[in-house]
Amino acid sequence: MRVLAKEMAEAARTRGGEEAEAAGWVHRIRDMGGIRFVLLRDRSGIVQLVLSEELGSAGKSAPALESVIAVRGIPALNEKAPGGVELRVSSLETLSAAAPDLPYQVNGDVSKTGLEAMLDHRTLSLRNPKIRAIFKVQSTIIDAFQAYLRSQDFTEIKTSKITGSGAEGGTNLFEVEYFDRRVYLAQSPQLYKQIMVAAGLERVFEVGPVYRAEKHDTPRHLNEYISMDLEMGFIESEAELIDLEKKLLAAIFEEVARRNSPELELWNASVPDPAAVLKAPVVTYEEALKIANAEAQGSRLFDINPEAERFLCDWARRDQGVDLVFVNRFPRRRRPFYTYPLAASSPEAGGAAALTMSFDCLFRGLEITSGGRRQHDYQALVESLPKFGLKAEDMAGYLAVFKYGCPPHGGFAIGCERLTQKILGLQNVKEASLFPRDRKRVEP
Ligand code: AMO
Repeated sequence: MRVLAKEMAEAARTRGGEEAEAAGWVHRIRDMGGIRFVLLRDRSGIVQLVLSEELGSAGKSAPALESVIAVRGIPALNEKAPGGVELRVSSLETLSAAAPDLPYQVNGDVSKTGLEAMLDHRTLSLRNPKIRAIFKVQSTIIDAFQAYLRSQDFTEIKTSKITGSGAEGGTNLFEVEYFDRRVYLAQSPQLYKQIMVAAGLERVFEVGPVYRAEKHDTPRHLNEYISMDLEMGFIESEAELIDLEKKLLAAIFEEVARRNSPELELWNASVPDPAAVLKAPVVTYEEALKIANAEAQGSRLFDINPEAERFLCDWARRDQGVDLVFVNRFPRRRRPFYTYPLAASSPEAGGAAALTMSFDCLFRGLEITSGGRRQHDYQALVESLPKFGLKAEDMAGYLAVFKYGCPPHGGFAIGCERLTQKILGLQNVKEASLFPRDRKRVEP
């Protein structure tokens, strides 16, 4: 029976000298005269193999680094071996030999290889435990997102990524030839999640790819990313969404801390304290600008741009003791057409015109979420479209959702790669994508 690397010590303790099988990749080889030590890597970790003198000297038993091998031997405790155990090998089979011309050393610190080389040889970079750790953390993030929302009576949906029109106001769309017409790759499941609220599910979420034809090449942009979306009916303002996101993020952080401590350790990273997340500050857009400018020791920031996001997070960390800050009540001009306006007469608006019931969440210097309440009134929507340069006839599909009764509702979306990036302290969001797409890269 195959024993995983992480189970080998237990096998040595309990199986009383019985043979065990192991299989995986040749991570490292150390020659000590007749004896050869091989570190074998499998999905669970690394275990030391000791190749006997006879095996060590036989040419066929010296597989190249990264070859896939299967071995049999006796597990034995040894304090000096990594993990305190080794497998004393009596037979070895090469299942698939690796060519000797590895483009870089998989067993080194691959993150220092450079992003392009890492992405060019993705199969190899992903073999490195530190790189693979990124995607183990990401898997927990997605799982915890889904589990928390299910616990709150949300239903998971999967919607089409091919659309007849843009969901975010018509810019940054990838066009696709679709039989004899032109369609687009979905920029977000915005329309569909709203449809599902109107269709009576009330609370829905989706985790799926979305596409943005943004030309810039920055450490925070991907042209395809995983959007973790939710939408819920019967809310009054963005405050309920912020409250939900705090609980959701606290649940995600808790789960990452619980399941991924080895992965966090590899990156020397930690998640915020879930209790502090629940108390994260919420500041209005106007207040946020003042805070950012005070941090910048000037008044040069006129927008919550990437620099302001970093200043706001510095402030939240220093003054509020948490790596997270919510900014709400964005001006209308900064939000998509579907955002619900805050009535100028309302006490929250404080007399200011053209604000919205919307918010962003900033985490460790980066926007990870946008959301808000939506305009659900058919007439109000139709009237607002021209202000955003949109025509009612182009938006017929969207408008139809609101024609036959739609509850007040809202939602938000978290960028999965950005959240992963910031949890682990990665320099570039592309590192948090298995197969990132940018202006130049569409392979592998
Ligand atoms: P928005 O366009 O702000 O909002 O996107 C939501 C979140 O998605 C992430 N994100 C990106 N991640 C990587 N590369 C990109 N190019 C990129 N663009 C966005 C960010 C961002 O906060 N429909 C609304 C959400 C809603 O209101 O429900 C939307 O898509 O983390």
